[in-house]
Amino acid sequence: MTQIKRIVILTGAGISAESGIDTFRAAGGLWEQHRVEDVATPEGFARNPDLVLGFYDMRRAALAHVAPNPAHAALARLQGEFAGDVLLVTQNVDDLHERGGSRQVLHMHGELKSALCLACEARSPWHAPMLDRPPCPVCAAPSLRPDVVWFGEMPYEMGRIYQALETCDLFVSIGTSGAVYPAAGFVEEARRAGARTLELNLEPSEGSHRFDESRLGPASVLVPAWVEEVLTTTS
Ligand code: BV8
Repeated sequence: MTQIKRIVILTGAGISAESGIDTFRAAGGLWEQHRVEDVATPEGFARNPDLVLGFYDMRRAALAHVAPNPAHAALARLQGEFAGDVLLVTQNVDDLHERGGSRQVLHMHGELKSALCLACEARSPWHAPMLDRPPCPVCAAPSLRPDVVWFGEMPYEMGRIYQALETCDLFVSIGTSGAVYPAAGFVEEARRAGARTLELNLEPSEGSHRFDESRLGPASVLVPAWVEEVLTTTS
């Protein structure tokens, strides 16, 4: 394996599927139960805030009943043992990477366990429901919304992500359908920078053809095996 010093990893809902969290596009997945336009857009929130607050309250509460799986633990092991740099970017809003032992996690689409105040724009750690309009921990206004990035909104930390993609040696995409941008375009940025690109996914994604290598299977099997491979073949 060529000298790998800087790895960028992108994860999606597929890495949390075996922990029991619905993905978005599987049959019966999150988007099948709700129209995206109704629950994951600012317009949907403006139209029916109770529906949206309730949708995210349900997903936030469900976190108490799921646990990280071996794929989350393997990425935490990589971050702890790899001699070079690892940037873990996730599209997921769950907390399973952190509970799996990862210290640095870049949630480009925000987090269920964070609240964004529409009055003062503060982002605060949050674990309770929002349907009952609790006060913002900073300004006390009853104006909290889920701190997640909806369609049409700017993902977080794009500058930092593009900078890492421009200088990485290896880009690994895990458990994502490659259906949503700008995340779905990261593989192209990495290729442009001369990085090797690897996809670990249950089935071919919309962007599989853009990867140098694509391994098919469950993340709980593929990710620990890949981490072991990286740690034993790079100095
Ligand atoms: C933006 C947070 C401007 C909320 C989410 C036309 C063309 C191109 C783009 C657009 C367009 N029209 C509009 C756009 C932009 C739009 C977009 O991409 N739309 C799509 C539908 C075409 N994007 C946006 O609006 C974004 N903002 O563009 O701002 C900008 C542009 C550039 C730079 C700066 C600013 C904001 C998008 C964020 C939306 N928020 N989530 C919430 O969670 O409720 S999206 C949500 O779905 C996820 O976060 C994720 O990003 C996305 C895709 O989900 P996946 O994680 O991939 O899950 P999915 O179910 O789809 O797939 C699961 C995969 O796992 C499958 O492949 C499956 O095979 C695999 N799997 C299943 N089980 C396993 C497994 N793999 C391994 N093991 C298993 N066991």
